[in-house]
Amino acid sequence: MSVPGSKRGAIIALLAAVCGVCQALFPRESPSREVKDVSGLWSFRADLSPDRNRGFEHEWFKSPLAETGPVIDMPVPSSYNDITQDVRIRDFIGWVWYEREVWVPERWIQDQGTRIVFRVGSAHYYAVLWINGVKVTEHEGGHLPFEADISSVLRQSSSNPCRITIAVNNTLTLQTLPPGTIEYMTDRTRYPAGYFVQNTNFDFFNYAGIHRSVLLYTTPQVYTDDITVETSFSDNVGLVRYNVSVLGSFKSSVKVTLTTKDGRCVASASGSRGALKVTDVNLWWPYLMHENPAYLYSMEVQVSTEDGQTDFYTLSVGIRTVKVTSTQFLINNKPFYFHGVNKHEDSDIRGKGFDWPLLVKDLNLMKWLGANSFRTSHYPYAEEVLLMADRHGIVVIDECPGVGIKDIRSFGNVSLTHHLTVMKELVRRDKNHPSVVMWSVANEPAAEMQPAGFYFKELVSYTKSLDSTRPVTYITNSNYARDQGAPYVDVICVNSYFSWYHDPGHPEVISIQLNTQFDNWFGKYRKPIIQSEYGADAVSGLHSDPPMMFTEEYQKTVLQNYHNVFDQKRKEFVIGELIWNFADFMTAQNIMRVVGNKKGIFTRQRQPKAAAFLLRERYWRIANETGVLPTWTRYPCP
Ligand code: GCB
Repeated sequence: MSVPGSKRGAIIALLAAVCGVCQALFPRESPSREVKDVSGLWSFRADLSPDRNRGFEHEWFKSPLAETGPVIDMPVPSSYNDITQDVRIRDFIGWVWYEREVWVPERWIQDQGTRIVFRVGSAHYYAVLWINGVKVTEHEGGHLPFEADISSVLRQSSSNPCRITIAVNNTLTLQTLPPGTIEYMTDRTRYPAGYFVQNTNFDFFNYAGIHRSVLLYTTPQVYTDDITVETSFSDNVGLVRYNVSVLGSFKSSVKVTLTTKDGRCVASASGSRGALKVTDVNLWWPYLMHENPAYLYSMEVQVSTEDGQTDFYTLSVGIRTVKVTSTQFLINNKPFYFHGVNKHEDSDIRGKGFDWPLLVKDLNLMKWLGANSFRTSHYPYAEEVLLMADRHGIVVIDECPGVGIKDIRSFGNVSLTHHLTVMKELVRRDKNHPSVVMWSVANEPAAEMQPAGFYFKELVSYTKSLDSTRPVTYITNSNYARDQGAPYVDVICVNSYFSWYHDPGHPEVISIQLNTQFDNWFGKYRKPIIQSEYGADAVSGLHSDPPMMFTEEYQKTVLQNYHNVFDQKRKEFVIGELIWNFADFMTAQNIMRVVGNKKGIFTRQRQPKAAAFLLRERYWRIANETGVLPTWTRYPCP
């Protein structure tokens, strides 16, 4: 059975050859680098042809998009789904085409010593990129950046402004992450010819399009391609081990300097690998754990060649350690208790499109709540989010898009290979963020299925081989006795919805069921446990006393019952609680959802429900018990 846009099958087969395009370093300006943001208004067309393949057959990338059919304006970054009044665009499956003309500074093109790179923050799910009609790269995966060196294409074609075309396909198959299936409805008494639907096993809308910024940036021909830092400390001396990967020359020298916030150089070294010692170190501490949280040093990497080329790149470095014992999660050797939220990249109109006002508002709400952590459920978030978390000391569990792996055919070799590739891209992008303290390789896979044992053993050990400094987990909701993956993880993360999906309307059973859950998991695995999801839907403004499901009172009651148990178990081996969910979010239409999932403690417009105030009291109380707070943050805060 073909996939909408049959070309897609062939494109995925090519992937192994082109996946070197995933990028590592967040693009930054420096004395040797320039950045030009080409987000904004793009031309757009969805390929509505029956097999979604007309664009490839008619080579829409070869001429301006407006010459091959009608186009509409489409903002980038944004999901395209909620931008128009056209239901066909909202629910579209298959290829859509974006195009924009961009002036590339003439001196970039003239100067042969300049490398010009095109970077897409993310495009969901599969993307192909052409510059002036020449294909330059393609990328699988909807939540991580990709880039291509476009210097030679630009220098060979004389056309400036240059025409950028990006085709994006949101089709999910058994081998994509997340997986899905396309179902063709062939009963002609019920469906029109060619009718198909996209089925998924996850609970959020499959928003699509170019979701993050699109940039052009430059480097010299000899440049820093990647930096890896690993930090530790002993007494008051911090240690930053670094490894700089340089491309473009075998003969280059590397100089590294570390400076404090006020610009004082505290350590320097030469060579592409080395260690920097910092006396009187300021450690990176989480928000609410220390009076001076989130301390970041600046590490300047300078790469020079004999013929006079120099590349500068500055990385923010937080010096901290992470360790897990059988009952504790330690940051800088002190017990850390996660009191935080699960999120989604989701908002009105933009869908999953990155938006600065939304990011800053969400950060402010998390701080107001007294949250010290969040999980990037159920996919990697924009890197801007992690940079913000680094700067504010919010701890992150970084999750890959392994959500909805429920079909046994998604545990095969093709799926595993792709899952490993995604982990590689994710670790490459996020390894230097001090806020990231744990990798989550999946959410609620069918871990009871027999192949899950091998699958997770491979996945977890591969992730550890990429990064030995952080624990690895996946999020489970299956029975402790039948979970095939739990033996391999460092921390058990359990989701449960007592008195919601089980025993609906009966919060009085939560205490006994939650105690049993914790004792079973800890009894079997002797590993610390995070309640990685719990909650209840509440339609904002709906009330009842005594509480009934879907009211704000019921949501509060469920939370209170969970909290009573957490307060007992956090004295033993429970190391965290993450509410499901920070805010209401959109889902596919189905009989379980009323215009989306309403388990948010904030509405989708970020207004608090009653549960937000309950959680705020709780988080600040826990912070006051466990942290060392500066006076201005003591609850109730100003
Ligand atoms: C879960 C899933 C999450 C859902 C949530 C719910 O276990 O991990 O994606 O949205 O439950 O509300 O059902």
